[in-house]
Amino acid sequence: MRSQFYRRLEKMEQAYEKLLKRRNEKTEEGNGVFDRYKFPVLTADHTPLFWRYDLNIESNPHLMQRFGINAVLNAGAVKWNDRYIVVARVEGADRKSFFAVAESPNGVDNFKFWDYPVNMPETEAPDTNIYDMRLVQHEDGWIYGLFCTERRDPSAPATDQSAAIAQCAIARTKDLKVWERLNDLKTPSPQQRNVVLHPEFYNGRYAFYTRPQDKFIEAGKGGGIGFGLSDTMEEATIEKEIVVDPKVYHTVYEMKNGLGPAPIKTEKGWLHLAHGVRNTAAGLRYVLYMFMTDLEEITKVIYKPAGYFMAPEGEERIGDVSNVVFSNGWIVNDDGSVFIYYASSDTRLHVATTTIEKLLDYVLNTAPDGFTSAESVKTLTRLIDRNMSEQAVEPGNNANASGR
Ligand code: M1P
Repeated sequence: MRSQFYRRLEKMEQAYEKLLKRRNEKTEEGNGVFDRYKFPVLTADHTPLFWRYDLNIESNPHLMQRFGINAVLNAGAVKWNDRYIVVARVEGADRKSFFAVAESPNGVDNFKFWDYPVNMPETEAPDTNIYDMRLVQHEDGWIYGLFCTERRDPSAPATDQSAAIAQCAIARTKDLKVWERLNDLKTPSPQQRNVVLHPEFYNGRYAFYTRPQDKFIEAGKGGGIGFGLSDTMEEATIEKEIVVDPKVYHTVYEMKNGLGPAPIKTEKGWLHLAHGVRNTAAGLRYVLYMFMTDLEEITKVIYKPAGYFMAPEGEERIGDVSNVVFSNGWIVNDDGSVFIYYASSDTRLHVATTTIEKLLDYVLNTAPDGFTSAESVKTLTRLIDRNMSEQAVEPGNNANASGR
């Protein structure tokens, strides 16, 4: 019995070490905008064995798993002391999510969880479930983590055990270890999810991107990505909420949308990554899309390519909630490279890499949505015309569009 225990433990440890050290590599064919990678950067199997197993032979002679981890997904991200840090949503077998920090030297592999998960303090109204942290290094000097806190709807009858209320919870830290919990954000909307703090003061106030919603799942009257200002973070309150990026009929964000990570400041404007949700016969489909807002007038959308930037592909399409890609973290390096952390189907975390230059090219030079089939055909025809024209024909290139 004892030898069996230690043999199995040794095998598990070897497999775990191999998984953590596995080199990741770009997949062959990118789309020119970003590169995907062969392996996810974090999965449930990346969580330490000492989280999942009691490693004491006396109390766990069968070396049974004692704490199941179901998934590792939607992670906030920050570059910290030259390390790529993600604050991942870790979901247990009991369906509860919590936050855990993992770090990597290069951002694409070798991610390792810190020994303990985040010990997030609570407010007077305890959270039933917490998830999807947006990390922001604000110019006030704090690192803020805004996340969703979910509690059972107190007005729901006992027969309804799924009615919940989602709100924006706020915590801040200086070291990613000790977190100070602040009061939940107050807004005019019944519920909130996907709330993001803008990294700079706006007219001397804290600026928030919101996602108002009437019900727990449906956005309802909550018409898109909202925006509001608060004087303080300690008692964060938005009196007036406006919609800056609405949901629109027959688009990839017809059902709902929500901002991903905090926007990136560029010379051309603020770059935003968001998720859009549409309905299908097979259920909701979550994709990522991008847009840009004006540098000064930060609520004014100045560029917005049509359709999605990234949609689930291959194995990404399958998981606990299939047909989903979701992102709430990205990291910009000094050399202009951008690491986008995205989760697939609420199950695992991936990275895609690109650069500010490429993202600007994508956002500025991809045609906007024309909202009808006829407009899409016009956009496509303009591209074909350009490719068919003499200028597009490279000398000696037989593979040009016209086939000449
Ligand atoms: O299941 C897909 C996503 O659903 C929610 O996002 P939204 O509020 O936009 O519908 C979140 O629960 C998110 O965590 C999840 O990935």
